[in-house]
Amino acid sequence: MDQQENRKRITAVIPAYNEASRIGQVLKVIASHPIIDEVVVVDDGSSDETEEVVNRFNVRYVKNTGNRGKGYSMDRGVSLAANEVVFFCDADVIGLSHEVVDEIIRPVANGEIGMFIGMRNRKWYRAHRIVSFVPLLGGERALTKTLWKKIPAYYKHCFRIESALNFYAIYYGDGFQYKIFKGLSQVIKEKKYGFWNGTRERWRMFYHIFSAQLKLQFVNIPESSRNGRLLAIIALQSLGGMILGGLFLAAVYFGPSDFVNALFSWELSEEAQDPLVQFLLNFAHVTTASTIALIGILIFFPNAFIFLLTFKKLGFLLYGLKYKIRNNKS
Ligand SMILES: Nc1nc2c(ncn2[C@@H]2O[C@H](COP(=O)(O)OP(=O)(O)O)[C@@H](O)[C@H]2O)c(=O)[nH]1
Ligand SMILES: [Mg+2]
Repeated sequence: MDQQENRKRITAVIPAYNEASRIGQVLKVIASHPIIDEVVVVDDGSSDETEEVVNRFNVRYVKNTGNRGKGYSMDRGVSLAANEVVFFCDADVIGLSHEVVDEIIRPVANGEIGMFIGMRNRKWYRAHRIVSFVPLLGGERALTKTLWKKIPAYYKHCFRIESALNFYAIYYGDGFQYKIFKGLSQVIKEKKYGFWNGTRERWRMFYHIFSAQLKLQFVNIPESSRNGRLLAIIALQSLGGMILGGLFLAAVYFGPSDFVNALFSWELSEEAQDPLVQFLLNFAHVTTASTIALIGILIFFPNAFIFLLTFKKLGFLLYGLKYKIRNNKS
């Protein structure tokens, strides 16, 4: 059936570092999948029996000279891949099935999108529905070589790679789709490497992810998006200005001293000598209502004007990337 479909051919790339006890489960699914045309396992200098386990399957096996990191291993896999679509799969994933693999690969193989990520089931990913900057980092993803080639070599190193893939898909590609698969999980580092080594590995990974994100956001961001972000920050600041100006105007409306008393009733009951409250009360006492009104107007209206010019960019901060990142439920 697959042969009749007009889809691109697929190479699965599996980076593996000391995964002898886990990679067999993964290869059982991947090597037998009808949609996958080639499997490349890149052994990242394992010292366990990973090679022996891999050789039980009909897949291509290469080994790095030493432990070079996940990003390097993935890049080596892509350079060996014969096909345009690459499916990356970690060697420690649990719960993989032909159906899950199918769902991840199809949209890319059919040319609908440049990258599809199969997310493991973690609760906090759901926050991504609200704010688009929750990073979606996961091992199982299908993408085109065209997207891969856009990534600078700097990011094809250890755990920098997934942040960079998402970023380049959004800003230099046609975005990506993702889906959270309830049954998908993995063996955590602390269990694989022991508590202390695992924890050290985890922090090393966080460091790679965080530093890559910083560099991407400040160095690789396209000029137009950088300007959009600046305008969004200006919009936020002017909103703050409007609220401040509004407080001055409200103070005139309600009577300055009453307003300060009402606004800080809690502080006044707790600590009557709070210096800020005392200052405001003195200020309300000695300043005429018309002066306070003038201050309010001078703060409120220029900020309102700036806000009207820039507020559309606020959506950019929260929702702006949504159209590039689509949650493929169903
Ligand atoms: N931790 C680690 N994983 C590597 C390395 N090289 C390749 N890998 C493989 O990369 C995949 C993801 O690694 P893992 O530590 O599980 O990271 P996580 O799943 O993103 O938390 C696994 O298949 C590893 O075997 C390496 O140097 N360190
Ligand atoms: Mg893992």
